[in-house]
Amino acid sequence: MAKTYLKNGFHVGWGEARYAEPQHVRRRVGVRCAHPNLPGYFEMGSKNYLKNSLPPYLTGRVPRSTACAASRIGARSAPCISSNVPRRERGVALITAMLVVAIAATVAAYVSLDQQVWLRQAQNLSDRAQAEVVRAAAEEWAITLLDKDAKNRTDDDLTQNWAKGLPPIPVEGGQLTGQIMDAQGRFNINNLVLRNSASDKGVFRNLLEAQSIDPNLINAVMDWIDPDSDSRTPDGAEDIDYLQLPTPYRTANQPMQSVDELRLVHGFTPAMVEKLRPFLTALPQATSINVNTAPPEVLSALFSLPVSAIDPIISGRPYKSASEIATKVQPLLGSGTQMPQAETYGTASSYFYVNVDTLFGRYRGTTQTLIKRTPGATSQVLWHSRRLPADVLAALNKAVKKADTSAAGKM
Ligand SMILES: [Ca+2]
Repeated sequence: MAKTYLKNGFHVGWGEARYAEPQHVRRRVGVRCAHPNLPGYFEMGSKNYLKNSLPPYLTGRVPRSTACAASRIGARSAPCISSNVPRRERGVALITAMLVVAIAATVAAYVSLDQQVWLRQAQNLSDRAQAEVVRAAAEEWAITLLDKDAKNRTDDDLTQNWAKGLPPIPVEGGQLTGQIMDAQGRFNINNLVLRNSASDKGVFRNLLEAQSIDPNLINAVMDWIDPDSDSRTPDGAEDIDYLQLPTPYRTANQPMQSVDELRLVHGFTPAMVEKLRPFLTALPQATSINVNTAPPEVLSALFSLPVSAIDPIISGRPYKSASEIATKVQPLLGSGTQMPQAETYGTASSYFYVNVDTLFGRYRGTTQTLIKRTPGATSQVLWHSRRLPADVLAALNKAVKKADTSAAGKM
């Protein structure tokens, strides 16, 4: 049995490291670890040990690790210095460490995400730049093709090279598809004011009626284009009408720049514009409809014939002159129906749309360009604008039509 004694609150023993020391001593000395078999062992029962017998590993005579080894060789109740930290403080240290790790992980994840976004943006910019270069090249291709075609003939039809389109062509890092369309295969909405003929008004009224749209809305379109501020009746609209809208705006009082502008005109909805879009165009000068390239719906509106009666006209393509068209169409017209004025239709075109689809990486671009061809001169690009890809546009139109139908059903 080892010798033990208790003095001044100390429970000190040989062979056993059990002891009890007051809190103030623990704080002052900060050491509870020693063993009789180790050099530098001391008894804490002495009143003077704080002054004269500081533990050797505190004075540098015994390594701290050696002192702490006491607990490993039998002094079970003699803890190491590290275990001298209160349990509450150890918990705080653990939570602090976990917080530091969490913050470091969050920062690392944020930095990684930021870099990924930056890389994606850089890649998108690169893809877009490549698409722009290819688009410009496609426009040059279209101009060359149209100019070459104009040198060989004066009429235009869908059997000529420009109408065959550009099949999907792989280019470095992407793909290109191009198509040229005759802008004069549609009714030029600016004719209503630029030429202001009865035939042009008749064609537009026929187009509206064919799409179940009030034909009197022609007055709102003409008011939008004409330079004055006098409203036509019925259904005309000028500044005074548009300025009373929740979001007020003024009429253009000039030719339309694109068919999209029709959405702003009084009485027209997006769904109505989408119905009319395949049959309309907006060109800067009055133009004739090219019978060789117009779809059946436009020919039906042009000659005031049902779509079912258009087949003989289409089968007679290509026509070489307006008189040839008249010879073909006149017998098809009923009694009392006149041929439209001669300037309303023709066989040649000066305006063409060039649609270019590009695919580079994740970037899909669809661009429409309006080209004016002038005989004896190089064709000019009048404007080009970005469009939604055809499949996206079709899905959007479908959604608009569905919303329009459901809104009509609730009324
Ligand atoms: Ca006006």
